[in-house]
Amino acid sequence: MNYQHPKRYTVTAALPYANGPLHIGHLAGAYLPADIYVRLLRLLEQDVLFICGTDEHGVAITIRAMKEGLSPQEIIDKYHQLIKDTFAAFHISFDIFSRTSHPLHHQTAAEFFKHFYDKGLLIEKESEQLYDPQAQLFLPDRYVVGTCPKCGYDKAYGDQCESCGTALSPNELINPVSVLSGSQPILKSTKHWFFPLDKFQERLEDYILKQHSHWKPNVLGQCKSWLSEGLAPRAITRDLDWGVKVPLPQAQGKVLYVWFDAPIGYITATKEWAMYRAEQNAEYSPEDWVPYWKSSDTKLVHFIGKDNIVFHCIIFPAILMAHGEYIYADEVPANEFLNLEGEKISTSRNWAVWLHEYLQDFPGKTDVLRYVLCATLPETKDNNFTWEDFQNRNNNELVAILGNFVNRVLVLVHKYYQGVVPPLHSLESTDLELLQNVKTCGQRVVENILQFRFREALQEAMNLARAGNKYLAEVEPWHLITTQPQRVSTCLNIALQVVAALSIIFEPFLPETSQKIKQMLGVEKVRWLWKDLLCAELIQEGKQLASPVLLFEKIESNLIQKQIDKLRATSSLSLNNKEAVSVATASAAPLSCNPPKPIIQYDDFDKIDIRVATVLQAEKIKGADKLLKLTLDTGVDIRTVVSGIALYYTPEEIIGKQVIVLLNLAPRKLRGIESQGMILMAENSQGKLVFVQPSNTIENGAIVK
Ligand code: B3M
Ligand code: ZN
Repeated sequence: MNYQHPKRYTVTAALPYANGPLHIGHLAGAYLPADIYVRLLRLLEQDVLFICGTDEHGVAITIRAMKEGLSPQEIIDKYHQLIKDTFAAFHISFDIFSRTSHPLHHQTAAEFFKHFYDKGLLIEKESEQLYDPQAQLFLPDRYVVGTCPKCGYDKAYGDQCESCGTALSPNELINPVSVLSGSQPILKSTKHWFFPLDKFQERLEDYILKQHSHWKPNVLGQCKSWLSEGLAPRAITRDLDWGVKVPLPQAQGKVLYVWFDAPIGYITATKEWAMYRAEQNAEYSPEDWVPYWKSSDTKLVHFIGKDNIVFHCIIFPAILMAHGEYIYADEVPANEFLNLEGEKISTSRNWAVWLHEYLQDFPGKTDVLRYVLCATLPETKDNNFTWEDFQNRNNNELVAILGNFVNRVLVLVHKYYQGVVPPLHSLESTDLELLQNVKTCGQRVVENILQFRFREALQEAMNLARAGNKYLAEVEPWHLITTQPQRVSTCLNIALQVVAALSIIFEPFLPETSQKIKQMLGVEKVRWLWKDLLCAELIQEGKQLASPVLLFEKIESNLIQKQIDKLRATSSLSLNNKEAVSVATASAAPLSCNPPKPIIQYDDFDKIDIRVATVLQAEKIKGADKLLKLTLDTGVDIRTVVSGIALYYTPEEIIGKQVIVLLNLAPRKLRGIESQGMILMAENSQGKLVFVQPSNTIENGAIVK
């Protein structure tokens, strides 16, 4: 199949928030398929740019900063580096990995805004925004939680309901509650600038429903539901001090809405790439970014997860349409979600396989995870990762099929020919069939990857390794070496050509394995391209091969069990773990069997830091009927404490209550939630826990002495 390529490709992968580490869901959602796609395009000698970076603004950052007691800048610096290093370790081969806190991005995003403002495109509107009278702050999206008007989910955020995916604005929430103070926010007037999304309804309908009706059903579905509801103007500024400042003198204290600036981050990163390349080599220009975003002969592809569809298919294209000089996405192959052991991956519950932990637990096995995730990509529906499947696919597919074939061929060539490639003699039908198989496999892999069917593409690649094993089983060179030496020589030469072909075909999926195969063939410095699959002789007769090494090793069940235990332990409180319960709450035995503890010195008492705090938020923890997750304003910070009081108090009845908290108790993970301190409770003779609290209201942070 001769595929008509565009002049160039711009491929973007969603900018991960720099507010936490990466997990397998990130790789499966966008980054692994994007990397496979780009690696193949490079092997097809296409002009392709692979763009990414961290998304460093918005409340996703500021809330994390609050939780960790760090500044937003410290948070983004910490996680930008961790994320960048993790992607590199998994060989996600970006041409640039930038960050939206880069000054060039602030300038670029502000220019977009100013361009619209000067054109008179934006709607200036005083609007009623949710304001927290206690924290004295306007409440942007993620600072408000409430009930989703669409599906009734009671923990919907102000910008999006994570349950049904509906993009919301805070005012739409039912019973909104401030994450900051737990109080009922009030509506207060503030001025914002709105992008007239409604003005692009027709153009977007044409762009999506007519020009891109081939997009994946999961993508079209979300777009159609937005378009059928009718697009409305959308606020693109926020009352926040962290983000891209609104470039208007009358907009002090306001920043651009993160979903306005973040997609522009792709453009900024491309500018940065061109600037850096021009600095390195005078033959290039800082303006080289322009065709990647402004030429109609560029194919723009956005790799994202399904929760970003609306922002990439409707809002960002409308922004680009409004600007007038840019191209719009040709493909948005959004993946669905990857679940873990049958449950939704949850960073807050620590129900995740963290990539940086995987690197420690499975050193040298990044390709194994790439393989397993690619084989189970949630391309059209949510899919499920299990550690058992991980083990089975490693042992029964990578080891037993791909690794086994390559190893047998290399071992036999070393055994019979001291590692020198034997000559070809007369070819038989099985030989020709296998060589033809290489070509058809190459074509099918290309067809599938270019249509974003990565699972199928991987299957096709593995089928070639299966065919190689079948060929050896049919010819049985080990039985012929004395009687038909020329047949063996031909067979192993052919088999070596297949091994070489596998190193090309697997490069997009398993880059490390591909390189290992090339090292064994002694061609590690050769840059093979996809077209080389058509070569009759990739590996020349007479070439000296390197010693064979095993590409993969079996993963034993104890390692798998360790992962499952770790997952369950860190994401669930082992309630019989006495220490854990003691951290959750000061539970004391009934008085009768509770003799006073040994005398201590004042200095011992002085080590503990007990404060007055206010309960801002309280919620049950799924699967833990004794625990409540509390958000406390301790006067020192806003922090989370897990408390074993759910049997005695409902969340509603304690929000706003002043409590006594042991502040400097070492944090502990309880059901995957980091509990930073302990609420002091007293247990009455019936075993009920009652609050110890100040007799009068007093400011948070007041020291109990
Ligand atoms: N930062 C990823 C997320 O929603 C978001 C993507 C931005 S791409 C411009 O988690
Ligand atoms: Zn909803």
